[in-house]
Amino acid sequence: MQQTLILLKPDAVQRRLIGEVTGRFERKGLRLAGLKFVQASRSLAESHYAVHKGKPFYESLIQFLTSGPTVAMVWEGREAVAVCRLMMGATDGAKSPPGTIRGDFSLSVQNNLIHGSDSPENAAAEIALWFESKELVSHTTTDSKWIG
Ligand code: IDP
Ligand code: MG
Repeated sequence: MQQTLILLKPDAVQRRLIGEVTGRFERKGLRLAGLKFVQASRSLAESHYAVHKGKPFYESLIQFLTSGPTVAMVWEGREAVAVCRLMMGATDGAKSPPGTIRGDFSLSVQNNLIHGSDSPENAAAEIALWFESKELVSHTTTDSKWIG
């Protein structure tokens, strides 16, 4: 079953959107495999966003991700990486369609509420960065036969 890393970034926590956003992934049929509330250190934020090092927004992005607590989650299910990216919408909240998380709740490029892995390979690396393997819980849900 494919897994993806989802972060509810500090703006989502400050704006009390944890339940709203998490509920969408639950109702989609994805299954929760890991969940924690984390104050990201600078080093964790730098590792997570290493691909953006050197870009003009990098320092501001690291400040943002370390500005308050983040909810880190692992969701799993069929095509979980692509499904979560579709549900998130585009990077820029102002250009993200209604119905998506960013389209419904963000007007910003930086403060766009949520991170989702962009490939299964990056998902594996990002999950390993945010979670120890013993923190992930393998289980099935009683409705699994109804979900693709
Ligand atoms: P993504 O989160 O949609 O995958 P990325 O291009 O990977 O977008 O960028 C990572 C994060 O960096 C974005 O979610 C956003 O918070 C921030 N970001 C991206 N581009 C800009 C920018 O041009 N200005 C400010 N922040 C940006
Ligand atoms: Mg990205």
